[in-house]
Amino acid sequence: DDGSRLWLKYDLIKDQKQKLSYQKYTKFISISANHPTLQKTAEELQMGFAGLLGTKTNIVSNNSQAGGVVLEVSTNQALTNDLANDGFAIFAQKGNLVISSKSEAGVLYGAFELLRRIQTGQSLNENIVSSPKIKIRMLNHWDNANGTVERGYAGSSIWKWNELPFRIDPRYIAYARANASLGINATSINNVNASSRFLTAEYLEKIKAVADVLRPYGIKVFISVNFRSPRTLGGLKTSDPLDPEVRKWWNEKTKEIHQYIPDFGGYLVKANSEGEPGPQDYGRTHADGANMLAEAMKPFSGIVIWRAFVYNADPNGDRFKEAYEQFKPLDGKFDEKVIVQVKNGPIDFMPREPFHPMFGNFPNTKLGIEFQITQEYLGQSTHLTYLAPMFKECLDTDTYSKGKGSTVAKVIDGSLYNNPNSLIAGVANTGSDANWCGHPFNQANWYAFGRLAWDYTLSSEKIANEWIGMTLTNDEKAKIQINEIMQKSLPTYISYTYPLGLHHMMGEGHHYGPEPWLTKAARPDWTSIYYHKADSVGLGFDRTGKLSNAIKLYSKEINETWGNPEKCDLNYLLWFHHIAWNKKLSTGNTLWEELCYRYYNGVVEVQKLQKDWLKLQPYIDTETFASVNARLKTQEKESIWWRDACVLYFKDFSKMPIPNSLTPPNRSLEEVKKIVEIYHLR
Ligand code: BDP
Repeated sequence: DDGSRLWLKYDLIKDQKQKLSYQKYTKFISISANHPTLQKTAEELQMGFAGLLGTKTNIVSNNSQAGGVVLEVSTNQALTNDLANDGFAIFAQKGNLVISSKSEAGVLYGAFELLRRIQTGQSLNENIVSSPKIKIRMLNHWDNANGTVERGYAGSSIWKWNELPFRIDPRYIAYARANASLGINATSINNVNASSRFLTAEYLEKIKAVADVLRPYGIKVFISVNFRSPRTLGGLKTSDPLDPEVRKWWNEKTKEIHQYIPDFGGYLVKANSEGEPGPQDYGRTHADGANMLAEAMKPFSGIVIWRAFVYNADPNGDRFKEAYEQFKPLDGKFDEKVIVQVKNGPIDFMPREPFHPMFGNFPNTKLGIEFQITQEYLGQSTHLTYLAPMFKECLDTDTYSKGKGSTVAKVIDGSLYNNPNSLIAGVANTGSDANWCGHPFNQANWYAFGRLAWDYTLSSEKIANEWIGMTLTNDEKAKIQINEIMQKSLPTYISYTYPLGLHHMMGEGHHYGPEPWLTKAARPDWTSIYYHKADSVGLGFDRTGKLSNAIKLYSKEINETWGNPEKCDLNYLLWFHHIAWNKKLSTGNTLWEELCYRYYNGVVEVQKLQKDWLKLQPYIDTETFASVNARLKTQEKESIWWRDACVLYFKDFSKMPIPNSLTPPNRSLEEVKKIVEIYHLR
């Protein structure tokens, strides 16, 4: 199995009794109207039934018999009143199974729910009602026009720009199906470090071809735009958002896009961030820039997504606060078509970050959240790290902004501050590799992102269980063991990389492996020492007043816990406090001991994962088994690399011995540093 079918394998069900129970509804698939989405829905069910149940099921229109599946867009208020526009209900009626929704897309999502239930062996006896909690559920591709992917670890881009618009790679359809199966309904197709090329007529024609493939699957296309396009593309002297010519240029460009893509989703913008152009180049604000694009979008249904990932290179500042401080004066100044997209944490997709302090503090701005599915800082495509627990940890955290229960999720889903355009985005991990995502388990992170985007109350365990059943095995015992491996994987990764709230100590540029000694970089806030602040006294970034008062951006309740070193969750400790090496922690160990134990224990846990995986061989396809097994060997080697690098480096500051019960590294710090040097050789 090369993994190319993702979780939509549709292999024949072996359990005869189960198969029979599902065959009850396979006489026909009926559609009530001629609509491309309903047609695709029926075809998907047809394919699913053929594969899973071995039946040949015809698609008919408006059938009145019993024994089939009826797909209907319903106007029956009693039925669909409580459903969101793309929610659905599945119920038995007159011997048929009815999938009903207010929208065609909702019917499609219902069909995938049905297929998921069959794939995972669940009964169809109870009624199912489901609505998405968030309206825009989106992937952000960081794919470039030249076919590379920024921070992509699974080959090159899935978009074959040189073949488009004429050749439609079958993968576009597979991609659309995979996303629709999760309820993902939006995708921005190019890198946020955007090339103006995507706005040329030549590229719009190509993007239109992709949009035409995705549309029947309910997916809207967005484009990341370069703010300087009026100059680079339009030949104007400026890209100043308050310049009438510039505004006119965007108005016309936006109209032109709609001639290709009438239901264009909108723009995604990274501006004045990491060297990208933006309104501040002309003394204007983020709101000026975003509102100009919103004005261009006024005649249309599309929106403007403006990223809040901004920070200046101030050696004495605290990057933690930058986005908050730049955007706070603009709260209430953004057009209603604008959503400000905020990364889950204040720094940059670190393996564990406290939630971004903007959440809960911007009552007058529509905020969306951005997670990174591609594992730039999480072992890329070699380390097994299941991310659902990380997504959930952030979404479930209480901001206390409107009292207890004001979770990040409630800020995002729009319920706390009445935001009808709720948005959750994930930076895609897809590429041209046969299995799409590199590491076979990285598929689970795409899956988990989509499922949580639909319903963030689903547990990490349930999502993993579904994915395992659809992707790896339906053996009940094996499923439990694989689920345990997945649940342990993130804490294990954090333990041998960034324990106790350490952050941003990765290899320069490539962001792989440890480089805690990184002292000089193009910007101070791209070094490691900027963040860990190791010295002879202790370790960690004091954000409670001494170096920065970032903790004050959070509520009083959070200040009482994270702000107090005695009460702070140890997982976040060094995010907020500079702790003395010999300070006793709640575990009874000193900081230095605890740090050593965690690094060492991370390696032990990887070795356990390896052993547990070996036991699963009888249940897993040979190719997948071998791929994971080999990657675990790399992971083990590199967990030791991280451990040795960090323990040896920090030991020079703590001047304390490695605890007796641990075997000291069998190499010197200089030797470990050499490994990283190799990465930078030409
Ligand atoms: C950082 C990545 C960089 C992205 C940036 C972003 O290293 O490649 O361009 O995020 O989100 O983490 O814009």
